[in-house]
Amino acid sequence: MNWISSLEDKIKEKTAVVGIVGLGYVGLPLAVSFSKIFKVIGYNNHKEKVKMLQSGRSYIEDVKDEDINLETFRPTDDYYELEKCDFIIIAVPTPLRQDKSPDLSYIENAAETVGKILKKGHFVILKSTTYPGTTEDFMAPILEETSQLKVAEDFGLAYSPERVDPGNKEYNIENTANVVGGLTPEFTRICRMLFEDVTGTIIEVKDCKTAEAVKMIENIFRNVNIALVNELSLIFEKMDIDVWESIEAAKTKPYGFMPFYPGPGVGGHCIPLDPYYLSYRAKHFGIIPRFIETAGEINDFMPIHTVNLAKKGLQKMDKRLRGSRILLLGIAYKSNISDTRESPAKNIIEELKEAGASIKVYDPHSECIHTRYGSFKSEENFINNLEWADCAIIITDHDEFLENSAIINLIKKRELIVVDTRNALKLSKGDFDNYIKL
Ligand code: SAJ
Repeated sequence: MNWISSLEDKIKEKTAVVGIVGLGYVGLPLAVSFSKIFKVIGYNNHKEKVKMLQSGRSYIEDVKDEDINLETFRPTDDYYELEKCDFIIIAVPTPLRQDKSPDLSYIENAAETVGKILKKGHFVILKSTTYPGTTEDFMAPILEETSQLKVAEDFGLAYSPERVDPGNKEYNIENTANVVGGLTPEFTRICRMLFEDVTGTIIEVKDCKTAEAVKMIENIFRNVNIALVNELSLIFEKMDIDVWESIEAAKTKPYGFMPFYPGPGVGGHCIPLDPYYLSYRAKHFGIIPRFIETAGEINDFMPIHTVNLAKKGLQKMDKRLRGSRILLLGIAYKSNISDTRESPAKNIIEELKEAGASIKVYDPHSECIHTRYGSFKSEENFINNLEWADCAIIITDHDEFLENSAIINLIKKRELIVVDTRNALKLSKGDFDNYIKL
């Protein structure tokens, strides 16, 4: 098929035009990296975001304005421009529905959009995290129906899982190994060629579903291990053992161990959601994946457990949640970033609100968080609000809170109850009865 050799030539000559559908925390960094080597057309259906990019401004924390090179990167909200592309990479969200089943509507819409401009000789790559089988059994038929073309005969198809860790200063797309799996071995090879000068080492796998399974393994590995250490924290709390001290000691084992840490719950738009993609698909193959779903239940319990700890701390001071003033320190889902998506802070605020507490939030990185009781805006000032509070709950281990002397002094003077869900203050369990650690 000469359209394949023509794609190979365009990659070698660096004349290939790469389209990226979805310019979020995966798509935009990808567009920036590709635009260092190829011409890139970035399509997003969010007009405001496209306008920002067209004026050289980024809305993704890990992408600086100066990374946006409008000489080689063309942001657009007109999907017809994708027609000029040779490769079209789809990097759209894969959230869950209310019942925790996969919501593939973004992939469906993107495939329909791409199908409208798809031409013989195009090559489509899916980057969104999803269950094995999505690329070949769900997305390819939509591309074929909309374009009246035949996959493999008229256009190429492959899957390559995203590996973006928001806020990670060490690893980025260009130095992280990148897995690729094509519908055919030839498409896997083409995919390798396309990515090899853009990302870290290319790891070829047999086909699309194997590549989809890789990301499922990566994220379920994290989710179940976080759930394990959360469960251990609940057990060791009853045994009056400091789980943080035990993990630090376990870390000294140079082989066969990787540390995970308990927390107030699992946030972000990957780890708490992706496992349900596989557990949903597994049931269609006759398996009930108890372990995966149990891990989710344990992680979902941690926000409630955090509220229980605050209640216990207040009771020691003859106070109740109702009417108490509670300051949440951190609303982002993990340290030193602003993202509050799926943050456990949301559930904790809702539980505290229901218990009748007065709540304020402070986060040096995030402006506000939306809950069923409306939005909670971060206070300007941190120290004054410590004085205001009966109880402070450390939810996110932002650098500002680590071993913070203002908080520690108030604990030592027994003027504040502190629930530390991240071992941010590094005080030993039991040092002060008004300092409660997970
Ligand atoms: N968490 C714990 N204990 C831990 C580790 C994490 O409670 O030991 C919590 C975090 O506080 C956070 C959540 O779990 O709320 C997720 O943490 P994470 O470190 O996995 O961070 P994410 O969600 O940003 O994971 C990202 C993901 N990539 C994208 O978001 C695009 C995921 O695909 C990666 O696997 C992950 O980075 C990674 O590999 O670090």
